[in-house]
Amino acid sequence: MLAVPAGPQLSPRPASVVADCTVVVPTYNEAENITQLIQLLLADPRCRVLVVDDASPDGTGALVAELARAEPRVGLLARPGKLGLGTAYIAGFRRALDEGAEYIFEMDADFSHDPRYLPDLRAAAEAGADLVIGSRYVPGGGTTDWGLVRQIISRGGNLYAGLILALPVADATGGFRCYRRRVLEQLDLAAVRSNGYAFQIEMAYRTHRAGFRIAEVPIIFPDRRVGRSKMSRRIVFEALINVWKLRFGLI
Ligand SMILES: Nc1nc2c(ncn2[C@@H]2O[C@H](COP(=O)(O)OP(=O)(O)O)[C@@H](O)[C@H]2O)c(=O)[nH]1
Ligand SMILES: [Mg+2]
Repeated sequence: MLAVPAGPQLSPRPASVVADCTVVVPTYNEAENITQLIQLLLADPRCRVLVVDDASPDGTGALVAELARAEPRVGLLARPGKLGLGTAYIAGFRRALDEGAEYIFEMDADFSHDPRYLPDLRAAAEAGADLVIGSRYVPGGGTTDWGLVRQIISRGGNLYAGLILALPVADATGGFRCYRRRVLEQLDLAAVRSNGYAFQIEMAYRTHRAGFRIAEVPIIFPDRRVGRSKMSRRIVFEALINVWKLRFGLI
């Protein structure tokens, strides 16, 4: 019989939790939201947070830098100016891949994307989806507090993109997502051209065309709690045009 070693070896080891998920959060003037959001995300020991800040004049970057000094699961990618959402995500995805993340999430900082849905997105990815979209336009999903114009732009944009691209996704402009690592490794991220809402459409289209499985889980999307939207006509126009460019293989 083997002798049982005495001493500390016998005490149970704390289960070490691997942080296998990185949540990429692009920010521009989100100082009123970002600290609370990061705290909520860190409650899951499997999560790291990577904020991609475009030199927000309201000091969002400095707040995150301070949190990052105290907590190794918080990262800051500070860019020199407002370079747009699409390039912010791409930079964040590359960093998350470098850090070894298996599940790479993206979400807005303004609480339109509620962190309570993260486990639902993750569960769908664990069940086999390569890309999971938090969706306003599947049963159980929806928006609250939106004016008619914004509802029409969002609904109409999704119908437009879905029809032209034959994309089997109800909410292709949604930016609350979970990518499996293999998707972002395989797609040519340097080829992605869109920078606003069209970025989400382009990524969904490229993911679908590469043969990956896309799933949608319902989310309720309220309007931002505080701060201002950065939506602009230019962003909507880019989406209208880029859908056709994607359709004809021009981008
Ligand atoms: N890094 C970076 N983040 C941005 C930029 N534009 C918007 N964001 C962030 O992207 C998210 C979505 O933007 P938001 O203004 O809420 O768009 P809306 O929900 O369509 O009104 C928020 O977290 C913003 O702070 C940008 O140019 N660069
Ligand atoms: Mg928003």
